Amino acid sequence: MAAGGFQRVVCLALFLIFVDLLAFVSGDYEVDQQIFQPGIQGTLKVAAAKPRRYLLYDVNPGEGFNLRRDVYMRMANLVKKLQDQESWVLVLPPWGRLYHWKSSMDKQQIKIPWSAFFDLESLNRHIPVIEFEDYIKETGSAEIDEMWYLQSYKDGFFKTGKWEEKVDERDCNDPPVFRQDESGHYRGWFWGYDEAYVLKFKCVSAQANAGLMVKPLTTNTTARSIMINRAEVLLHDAYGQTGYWDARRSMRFSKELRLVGNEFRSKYLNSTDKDDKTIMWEDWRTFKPAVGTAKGGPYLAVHLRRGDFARSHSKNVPSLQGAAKQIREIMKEQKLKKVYLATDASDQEVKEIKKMVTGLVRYKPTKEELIKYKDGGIAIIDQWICAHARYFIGTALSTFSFRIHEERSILGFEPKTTYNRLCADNQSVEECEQPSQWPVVY
Ligand SMILES: Nc1nc2c(ncn2[C@@H]2O[C@H](COP(=O)(O)OP(=O)(O)OP(=O)(O)O)[C@@H](O)[C@H]2O)c(=O)[nH]1
Ligand SMILES: *[C@@H]1O[C@H](CO)[C@@H](O)[C@H](O)[C@H]1NC(C)=O
Ligand SMILES: *[C@@H]1O[C@H](CO)[C@@H](O)[C@H](O)[C@H]1NC(C)=O
Ligand SMILES: *[C@@H]1O[C@H](CO)[C@@H](O)[C@H](O)[C@H]1NC(C)=O
Repeated sequence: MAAGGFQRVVCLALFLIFVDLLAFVSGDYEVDQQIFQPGIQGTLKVAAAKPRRYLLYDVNPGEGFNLRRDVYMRMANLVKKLQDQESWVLVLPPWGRLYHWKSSMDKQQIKIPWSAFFDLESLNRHIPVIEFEDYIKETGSAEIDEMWYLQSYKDGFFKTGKWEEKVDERDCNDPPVFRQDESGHYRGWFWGYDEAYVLKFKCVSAQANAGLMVKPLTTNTTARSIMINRAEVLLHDAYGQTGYWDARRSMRFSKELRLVGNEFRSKYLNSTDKDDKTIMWEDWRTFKPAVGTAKGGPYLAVHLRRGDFARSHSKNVPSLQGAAKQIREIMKEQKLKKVYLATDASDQEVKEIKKMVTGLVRYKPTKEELIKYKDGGIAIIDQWICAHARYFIGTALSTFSFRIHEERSILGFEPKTTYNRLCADNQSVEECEQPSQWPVVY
């Protein structure tokens, strides 16, 4: 969505400015760690008997699946920092009601637990996480003590052009979408759980990396559960650095979805982990393949983003003909006879591409599979298969493609087989800027 794109540009701009600032001050990223390391580290650890505190969060409703995965990482690393001082657990916001998830099978698609898509054991190896259902069981109700609704500063970066990290309670910029009922409880969208509410609501202006929330969360309130809403306002503490990759590596897909992808690979693409050198062991903490060890299955994988995105990013997305032409060229260049297509294109569009490209396959779920895995699961199966190809080419600026880049880097693929994008029709080489490479940092 447009909102997603804007958010990303803003994030990127702020991030780059901040990195510049840091680089200016220090010449490296270490300073980041020092500035935001909580000062009273360790002193509170003695209070082991204190019950653990719950951090909940949610994201702007307009954001898509793959930006949400990125926001998870920021929140996870906030909890990681909180852990240095107190015992906290991250409550995973149930999936649902996403703009793109509208397969006719199951219009609702709400209250989907994270375990439907991700491996919770893996997430838990990074920080403690629980599902919202477990939160309700553990605390006895769907009551949340406080909601901090993030917003920008009225006199912030966009007005002043000056970037400084800050977070403060402020009057709400806009009339709050969470409203008090007759018993004083704040109600609104809680992932489809009508019984959920918060006791105390406030707006918080933030122009900060997620780590800056440690201080207010540990010193401004003793509330047991705090929900940060519009969590995407907070930026990564250190994009592309160790913490980023730890969180990312812990986001393993569910075993079931990986299995579906693997079965498809072996059945239609002659691709197995053994032949392709993509064997990945279960504990991500010890899985550190050297760059270039992964070979990948004998196919080209393409992520071709269409729909709303093709319209809003028309300057960077090719026509179907343009995409087909590039696909044929890469197949020839890479000597690959098969191509796996991941796309949100309509059936009609896929038909057209199939006419122009021989050897094209895609995973097309049956009705039962669609109901079982849902749009999110199908997206993951597509990503998983793309992640195992010998060569990948994605769509510029799509977070769906970004997550595939990361998955492939984690598997140990050579960057040049991964960080590629389709060019728009008639786009010059200079204009068709290739995605930036982010090597895994352990
Ligand atoms: N199965 C499948 N779904 C896709 C594919 N491409 C896009 N989608 C769907 O469309 C959504 C795209 O939204 P995002 O995940 O946010 O990725 P994005 O390309 O950055 O899109 P915006 O958020 O609109 O900028 C995905 O979550 C899927 O639901 C694809 O190749 N396969
Ligand atoms: C924390 O408390 C201080 C002091 O009362 C206040 O200035 C600040 O805005 C508060 N921050 C948050 C995020 O509530
Ligand atoms: C499948 O891959 C194996 C191992 O690379 C290879 O020996 C075999 O010939 C391939 N089969 C087909 C049908 O391409
Ligand atoms: C690309 O260039 C060709 C030939 O110059 C032209 O016919 C075509 O309309 C152009 N396509 C786009 C999308 O601009």
